[in-house]
Amino acid sequence: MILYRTTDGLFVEQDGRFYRVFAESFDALVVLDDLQGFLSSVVDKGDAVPHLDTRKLLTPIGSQEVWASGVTYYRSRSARIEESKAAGGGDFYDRVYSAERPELFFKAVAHKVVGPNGKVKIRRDATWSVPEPELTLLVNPSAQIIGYTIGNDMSSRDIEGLNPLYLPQAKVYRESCALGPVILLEEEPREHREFPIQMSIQRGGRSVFEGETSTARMKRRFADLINYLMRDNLFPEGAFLLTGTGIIPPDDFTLEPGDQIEMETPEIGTLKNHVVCG
Ligand code: DO4
Ligand code: MG
Repeated sequence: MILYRTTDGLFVEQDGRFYRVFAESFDALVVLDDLQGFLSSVVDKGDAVPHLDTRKLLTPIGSQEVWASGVTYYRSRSARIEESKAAGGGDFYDRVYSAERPELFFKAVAHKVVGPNGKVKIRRDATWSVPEPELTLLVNPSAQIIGYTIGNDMSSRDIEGLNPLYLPQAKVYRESCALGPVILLEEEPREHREFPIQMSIQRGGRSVFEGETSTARMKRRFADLINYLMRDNLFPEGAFLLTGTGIIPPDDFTLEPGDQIEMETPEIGTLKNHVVCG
């Protein structure tokens, strides 16, 4: 089942048909003990709507905090070591890649998150910026994965590379995170699933980067990341957790205003965003 948040309300899609979900809010769904049961009852009533206008899609978020994971793929470990050469090479990235405790960081409050077709930002004071396509988990307050979407962890590699203590400035600024286009709902409790992920970047009508990976290449399990996220923390409305990037453009690549980013995972769809500066 797929969950859509639109300007006309919430909808689920099952077998190519769309059903209106009468719930108070996105948050009200996330906190349900039996979300699947509730949505199945919506579908069973059989009142399908004739059409869903996907131009009306909103960011699929309520008031959840958005967190992110780092260095969960070997590709990310190598890129971090490279970008932090000026600061001494950063063996801490190698250490976090192999440590039991993952790198987790706060990424965004909900109102700063961009949705499908929205504008993501590169920082005015950055010279080396990239998008990071990351499979993203939606977890409920009881730490169960209830859905998946695509997240863009926009990052300023020059700022991050100068000093790891600058990581929050490289990662956390307005419109530095995009989510969408929809939520693929999990049907049964599972610790891990494999998703292929692709990213392409268009500039002036031509492709300037294409890459792909799969969550099968991740060093860590979703369940381990969630376990650490939940330690000594509470998420009364649930939370989103980006699971790290395994796609990083070559070191001579930086985003430019006007670029168009597309991130795709077959079951979830394509998250498209335009790049602006500052
Ligand atoms: O350690 C820096 C952050 C890495 C990151 O965001 C990622 O691997 O996706
Ligand atoms: Mg990232």
